[in-house]
Amino acid sequence: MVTNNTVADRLEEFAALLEAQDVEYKPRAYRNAAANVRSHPEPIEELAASGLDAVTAIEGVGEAIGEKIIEYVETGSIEELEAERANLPVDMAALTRVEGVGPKTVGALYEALGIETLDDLEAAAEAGEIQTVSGFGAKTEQNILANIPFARQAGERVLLGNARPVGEDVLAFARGLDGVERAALAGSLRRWRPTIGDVDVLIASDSKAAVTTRLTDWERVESVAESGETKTSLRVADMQVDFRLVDPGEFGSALVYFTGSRDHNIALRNRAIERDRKVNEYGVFAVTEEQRAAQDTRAGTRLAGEDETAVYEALDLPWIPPELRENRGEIAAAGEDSLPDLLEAADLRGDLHAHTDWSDGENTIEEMVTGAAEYGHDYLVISDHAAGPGVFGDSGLEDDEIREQIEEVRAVAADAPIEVLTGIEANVGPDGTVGETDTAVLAELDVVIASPHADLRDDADRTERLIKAMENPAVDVLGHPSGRLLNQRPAMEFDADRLGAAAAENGVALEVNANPHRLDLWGSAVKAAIEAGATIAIDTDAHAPSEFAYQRFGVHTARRGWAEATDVLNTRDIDGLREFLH
Ligand code: DGT
Ligand code: CA
Ligand code: CA
Ligand code: ZN
Repeated sequence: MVTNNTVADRLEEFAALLEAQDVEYKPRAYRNAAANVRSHPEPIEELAASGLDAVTAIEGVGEAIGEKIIEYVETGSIEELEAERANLPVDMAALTRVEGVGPKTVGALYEALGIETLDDLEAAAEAGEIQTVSGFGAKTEQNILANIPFARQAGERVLLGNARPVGEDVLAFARGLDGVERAALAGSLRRWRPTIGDVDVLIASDSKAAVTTRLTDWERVESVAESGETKTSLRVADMQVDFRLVDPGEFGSALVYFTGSRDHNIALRNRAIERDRKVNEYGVFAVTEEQRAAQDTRAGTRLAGEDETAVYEALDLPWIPPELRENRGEIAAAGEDSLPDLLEAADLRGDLHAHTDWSDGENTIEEMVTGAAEYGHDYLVISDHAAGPGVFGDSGLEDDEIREQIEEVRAVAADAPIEVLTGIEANVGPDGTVGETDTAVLAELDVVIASPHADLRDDADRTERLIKAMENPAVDVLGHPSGRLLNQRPAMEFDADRLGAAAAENGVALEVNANPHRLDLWGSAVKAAIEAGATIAIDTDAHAPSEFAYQRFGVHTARRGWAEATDVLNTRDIDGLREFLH
C-alpha cells in the first residue's frame, strides 16, 4: 500500500537533496508537487494504475514528476532519488528538523565534515567543529546544539491533525468487521493531545483470532509489527496502530486503562485503594487485602467492567471526559461533582481569524465568506496580515491596502448570508509593539489580532512582550500567543497566569489557534488563563475554505483546558461579539 503521504514525503526528500546540492528551480517544483499530492482527495495508487495522464492531472505534477510517482508506486523506489541519496547519504528528515538547519546547511556540513545523522551533528557541535566551517559562527553552532533535543523528540510524534483521520479510518474499518461487538479509539488520540506517539484502538470481541486475521488482512496495512491473541500492532499510513482485543464484559475498564493518561490511571488506582476496591484493565473489584495481593488480576467481587461510566461510578465518580484525563485536578473535581460543563463544537457561531488572497490566503474574500456560511457559521472576520516585520515576503497589507480591503469586505458583507467583519493580523515585535499600521486605520477595523511570528526566543521578558501588545487599545485578540509550530519550532515561553490576568484586564481574547501545526494556546495554558479570568477565542486561521474544518482541533484543545461555552468569545451571537469588541 502506497499512500499519498508516502509519495509526498519522497518528493520532499528529493527536493531537499537537490536543494542541498544547490540545484535551482527544481526543488520548488518538487515541493509544490508534494503538497498537491498530499492534499489530493484520490488515492495516488489508483491514479498511478490508470496511467500518466491521471497522475499529471494533479496540479503541479508534470510528466517528469508523474513518471517518478508511477515508478515509486510500481517498484517501491525511484532510481533518480536513490542516486541522489547515494550522492548525499544523510538523514535529511532528521537533520532539517533542527531549527535553523535547512537542506543547504545539511549539504554544506556533509561536504565539510561528513555529517550524516543527528548524532554526527551533535558530536560536531560539541567538539566546536561547526564554527570552523565557512559561513558558520560560534553563535550558529550554539543554536544548533540547543535545538537538537527538540528535533530528536519531534521526530517521534505525529501531529494530531494527521493522526486523527488515520485513527478514524481505522475505527470505521474495525467497526465494520464481523466479530467486532464494540470498538473505540483510546490513548492520546482519544484525549486529543496535540501530538501522537501511536494510535490505540480497543475492540470488544468473542472471536479474537478471526478478528485479528481480518485486521492484518486489511488492504491499507503496510506491515505487521506484532500479532498476538490480544494485541496486534500494524503500520497504517506511516503510523503505528495498536489494537487491543478484549472480552465484551471488560470493554469499559480496558477503555479507561488504555485511554490513560498514565497519571490519571495511577490516581484512579489510589482512589480505589482508599475504598477497599481495585481497578485495572479487567474491571473494578471489591477486594479484601488478601484478594488485593493475589496473583489473579480478577480476584474479588466484580463491580464494573463492561461500561466506562460504571467503572467511574464504582469509584464514586461521574464519567470524566477523556480530554480532562491528565491528572490536573479532574478526579478531585469529579469527586465534588464540580467538573466543568465543557464547550462543544455546536456552541461555536463563527470564526475570528481567516486569510484571503489579499495576503497569503488562497481564496477571495467572497469564497471565504461562502465557505464559512456553508460550514455553518453566523459570522466571519477577515483578518489578513498587515505589512511589517515578521510577515514573510511582501504579502502584508499597507495602510492604503487595508482601507481598500475594508471597502471590499463591506461590499461582500452587504450581499452575504452571514455577518462579515473587517480585521487585520499584525505582528507583535520583540518589544511588544504591534505592527506598523497607522492607529487611525486600526481604529476603522472591527477586529485587530496581534500575533507573534518571529524573534520568539528574544531574550526580553516574553510575558511582558505579550502583555504590552494586549495593552495596546486597538488589540482585540492575541493570536497564537506562543508562536510555536509543532515539531518545528518551540513555543515562546510565558507565564500563562499573568497572561490570562492581563487579557482579562485589557478586554482581549486569547486565541486557541486550531491549525494542527499550532494548537496554540494548548490545554494547560488555556486552563490557567481561564482561571485568571481570561476569555478565549477558538480560531482556525483558515487560509482556504477547507480549513474551517480545523475548528474541531481547537474545540478539543480548549476542552483540554477545561473551557466552558461561556469562556469562549465566539460562542456569543453577533451582538455579544460586538459588545466584547467595543
Ligand atoms: P502516545 O502514544 O505517546 O501519544 O501516548 P498514549 O497516552 O497513547 O500512550 P500509549 O500508546 O503508550 O499507551 C496508551 C494508554 O495505555 C496510556 O495512555 C495509558 C495506558 N498505559 C500504557 N502503559 C501503561 C503503564 O505502564 N501504566 C499505566 N498506568 N498505563 C499504561
Ligand atoms: Ca498511543
Ligand atoms: Ca500504544
Ligand atoms: Zn493568521
